[in-house]
Amino acid sequence: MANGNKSLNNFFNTNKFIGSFPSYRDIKKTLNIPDCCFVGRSNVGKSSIINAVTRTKNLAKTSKTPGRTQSINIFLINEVINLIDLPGYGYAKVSKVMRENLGVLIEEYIQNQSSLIHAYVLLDAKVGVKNSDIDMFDLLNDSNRRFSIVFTKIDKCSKSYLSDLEKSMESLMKMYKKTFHNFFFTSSKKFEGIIDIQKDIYTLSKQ
Ligand SMILES: Nc1nc2c(ncn2[C@@H]2O[C@H](COP(=O)(O)OP(=O)(O)OP(=O)(O)O)[C@@H](O)[C@H]2O)c(=O)[nH]1
Ligand SMILES: [Mg+2]
Repeated sequence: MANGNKSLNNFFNTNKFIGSFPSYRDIKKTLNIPDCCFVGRSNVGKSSIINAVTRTKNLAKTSKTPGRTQSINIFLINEVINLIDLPGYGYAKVSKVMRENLGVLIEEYIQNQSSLIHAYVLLDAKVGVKNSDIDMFDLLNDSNRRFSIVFTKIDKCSKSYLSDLEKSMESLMKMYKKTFHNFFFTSSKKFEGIIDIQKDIYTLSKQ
């Protein structure tokens, strides 16, 4: 339902932008609050889902042009949990140096941020899984990070397509039994499945 749950919306609507960090060493001081991060290929909808979850229009900057988010952006929710908007990976049109720098930034964050309690890996439902996403699952698994898969932009797909997609991803996720948690199906545009992400993050914040 587009309006969602009032208490959850209030919880997430109490938020503040902590900062935008172009290098990992700058963010170490925020370690006393647990983090959950949104990671995925460029343009998959990471910044949009943060806006949908927090019921704000422009908390996280979104763009039609891939490669919009180029630093680690931190949003504190209700003083208890941080939402982390990471740059996208796998975008061919940014320079090789920039791509490598962003890759290092994402990797350093995932490997070293001890307060990171959950990663949401976003996959554009229509595009499906790419090699760079499998590299991300491997990085999370090797770093012992629990993660979920969030299919985005489901407003563009049919129900039967999504059901086949889930079946094929279920079989791939057997390789990640140690760290894989759940699937989510979302549309930030239509507010579908956003309440499920809100509930999941709320539960994480209570751990
Ligand atoms: N149809 C549809 N479009 C969406 C949805 N979510 C995001 N978009 C569009 O996808 C584009 C990219 O969205 P962003 O949220 O900026 O993506 P991002 O993953 O943060 O991108 P980078 O920061 O460049 O890595 C924008 O044009 C959004 O409007 C959705 O649920 N449905
Ligand atoms: Mg972004």
